[in-house]
Amino acid sequence: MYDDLKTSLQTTGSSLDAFWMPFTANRQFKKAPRLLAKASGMHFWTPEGREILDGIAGLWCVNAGHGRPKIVEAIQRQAAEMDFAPPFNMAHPKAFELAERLVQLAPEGLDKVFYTNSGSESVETALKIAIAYHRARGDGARTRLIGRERGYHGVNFGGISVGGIVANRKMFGTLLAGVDHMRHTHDPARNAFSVGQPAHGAEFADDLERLVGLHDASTIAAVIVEPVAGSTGVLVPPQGYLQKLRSICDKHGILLIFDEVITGFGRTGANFAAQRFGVTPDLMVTAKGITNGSVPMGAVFARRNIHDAFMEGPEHLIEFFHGYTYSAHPLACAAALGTLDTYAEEGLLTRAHEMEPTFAEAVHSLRGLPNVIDVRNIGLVGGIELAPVDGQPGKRAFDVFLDCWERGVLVRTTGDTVALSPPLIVEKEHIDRIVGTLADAIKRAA
Ligand code: PXG
Ligand code: PLP
Repeated sequence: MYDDLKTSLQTTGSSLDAFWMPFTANRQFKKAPRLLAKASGMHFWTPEGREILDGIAGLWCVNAGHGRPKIVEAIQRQAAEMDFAPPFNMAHPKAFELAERLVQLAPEGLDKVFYTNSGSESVETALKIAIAYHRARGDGARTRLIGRERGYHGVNFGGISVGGIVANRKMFGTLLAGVDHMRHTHDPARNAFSVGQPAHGAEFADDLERLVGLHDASTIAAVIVEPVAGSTGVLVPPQGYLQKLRSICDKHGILLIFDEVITGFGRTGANFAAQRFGVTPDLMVTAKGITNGSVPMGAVFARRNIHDAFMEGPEHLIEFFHGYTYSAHPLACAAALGTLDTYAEEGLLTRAHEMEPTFAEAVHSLRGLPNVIDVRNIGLVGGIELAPVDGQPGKRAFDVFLDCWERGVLVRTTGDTVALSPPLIVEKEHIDRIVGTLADAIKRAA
């Protein structure tokens, strides 16, 4: 297979040398590259035409499946009509139209939208809004940010500071000052093989009270969590946990930020996980599914009163010194509008709710296979945790990933957890194929 891929690279005249690949074992990849050249619906194809079933919606983002006509046409039309419009002091109509459409999907009260180009940028934006909001209200001592162990909030300095994934933090110095972390919610002793939300662990939210006791609430601006932690290996919130976090934040005047980069746009069976779990944050961080992965875009949703706190002072002055060259990029706005149309026409934002029992049954059928130590699921997200090979953490799951790839199924691994998050258009036969291939790979990796 490597020879085939080498041939296809040679026909384009390219070498593998110059591209320093993100979050990739570069040397391993370049010895045996895995290339994708085409995509449609539930599938990718390699340059040689080998079909790959997409078990992870690209990278948790292609929620409506690949190559959807409305999205493709919207991007094509927009590129021809107006390639770019400056977002500072100027705007274009689709940016407003999209924001109105987005707030209709969001939990009630999240009425304002700030555009970015990625999840990482959305995280930085939300953290800055939180700190600046308190200062705008005359509560400028509230500067601390609280994250959670095992949290993933992108790769920029704010995000890795509140994040809790050691490998993403340890190489990068002292990070932001004034950040602390709650404990994570993983509790396999009590919750292994839970179907949906685990029964035990609401009390882990009390760890926020411990940090309030240590730092005093008057110094804390915000708490940021993923409603379902994705990148760290799919950790589903224990029943009652998010509600408890919400009430502790309310009690102490701390803003609650949900990072819904993965959970947004239908992944858990509702528009957003906030709605699935019935807990509304003050700020909501999104990206990925907003354009079905087609054009980079992110958006931060804010409560009206947070936005309004900035609307003080002379009217000719900028209220919030923040923004990106490509905030509200016309191609991204067009793609997002085409995406929201596609989601609406096909009822995709609630499809994970309908498919959840089928998906749950399939992933939990892996229980009992060699080295499977936990299975976790919610909506159309699954995590299958494997016992590590002695002294080689991550190796067993990576071998399973490679084996699935050889057999035409794309899965994702993080540590020794295999993550599944298929496009929301997935049918039972696809689920059976993904989970069947995974089961065989797990047996071979034993
Ligand atoms: N927050 C969360 C909760 C995410 O899942 C980001 C922020 C950052 O988004 P950008 O667009 O800057 O990548 C993410 C991204 C994985 C994986 O392996 C997950 C993400 C990205 C890459 C890989 O699970 N999530
Ligand atoms: N660096 C320099 C020198 C810039 O001029 C700019 C934007 O004008 C940036 C970084 C930020 O780029 P972006 O707005 O695309 O995030």
